[in-house]
Amino acid sequence: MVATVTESNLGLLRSFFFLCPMFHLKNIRKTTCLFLTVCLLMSPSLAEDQEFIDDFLKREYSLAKPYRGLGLSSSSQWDLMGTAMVTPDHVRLTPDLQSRQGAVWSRIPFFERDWELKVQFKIHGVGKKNLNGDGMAIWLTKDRMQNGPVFGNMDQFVGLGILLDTYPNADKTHDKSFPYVSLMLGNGTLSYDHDSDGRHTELGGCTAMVRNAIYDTFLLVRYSKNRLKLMVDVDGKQEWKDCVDVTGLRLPPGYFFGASSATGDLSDNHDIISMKLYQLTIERSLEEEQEEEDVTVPRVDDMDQFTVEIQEESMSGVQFFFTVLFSILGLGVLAVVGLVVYGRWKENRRKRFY
Ligand SMILES: *[C@@H]1O[C@H](CO)[C@@H](O)[C@H](O)[C@H]1NC(C)=O
Ligand SMILES: [Ca+2]
Repeated sequence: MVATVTESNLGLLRSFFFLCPMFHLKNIRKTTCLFLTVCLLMSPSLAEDQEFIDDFLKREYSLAKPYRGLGLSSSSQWDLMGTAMVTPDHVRLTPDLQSRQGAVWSRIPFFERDWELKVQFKIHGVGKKNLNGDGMAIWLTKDRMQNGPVFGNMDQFVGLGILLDTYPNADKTHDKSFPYVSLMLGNGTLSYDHDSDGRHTELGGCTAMVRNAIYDTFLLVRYSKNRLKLMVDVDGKQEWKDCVDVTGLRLPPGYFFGASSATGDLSDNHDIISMKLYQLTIERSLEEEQEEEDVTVPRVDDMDQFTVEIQEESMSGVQFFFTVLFSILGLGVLAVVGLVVYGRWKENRRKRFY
């Protein structure tokens, strides 16, 4: 692990030294290079795989302090919606009040192939555990600025949704505990079902203590070569914990980033502190280049990997076979018992007549 981190840091360093001659003023060049070098050495490397040689913050897709003119000026790259409002410290999507909906949406369609999105957020409120709600979501979708029932966005959305569900609607004895972070890929026909907390449409998820946390809470989405990894950092350990890992996930270009939230009977403050988008420079072999396929509807190549949980509703072939078999056997036993009893009864009756 240590070795990989050093390796990738070296990679970053090398590329920055390569860039340095591009600065023209000698002194500025030196200080800048020194500064960048120090920054790089001090920053914990997120790139655990060696193939991530470089990453660059793309400001036009990022939302960070100070949120100057956000949602107001025509030069802003983001729009606000509903109850969302900007303060010096965060963009509050909803306050801790009932029946609110708010969102913030990027204005610029997104075309990067390999990227990483790091979100700092805060969910907090006065309600007791499980008496708060409903949660928030991070989006990369075809449509933007839509109202709807899915954490402040439309249902049957097209694209990626990362759902931070803080209220268990389904049976409380269910195996997963809350808050629950999950990934859903909408294709325009799939519906999110709150009653089951979306368990039939999720591509993966994990429990994460994202509410009233005493630490800063982050999530990280990394997408490259059609592989999507979702990680969380919510317990102040400054390390990413794996949450979802999906391969063969294809996403059409030109979608919009957004974050939204909704409260109902129960509420919370849902705040976005920053959304930082990094472009990843990934090398592809010619073979991999050819494997890339343009899709118009988001999809996962191998959906079978997610069809584990649907069993409880429909019987599998084997279950059906045994159910029928035991039914027939059961009926047979009943018939035999019936015949024996009937035989005895008849015999008794005959005896009485003599
Ligand atoms: C969306 O996905 C579901 C489930 O995989 C599938 O049944 C449906 O046909 C898909 N719709 C589109 C438009 O691809
Ligand atoms: Ca829920």
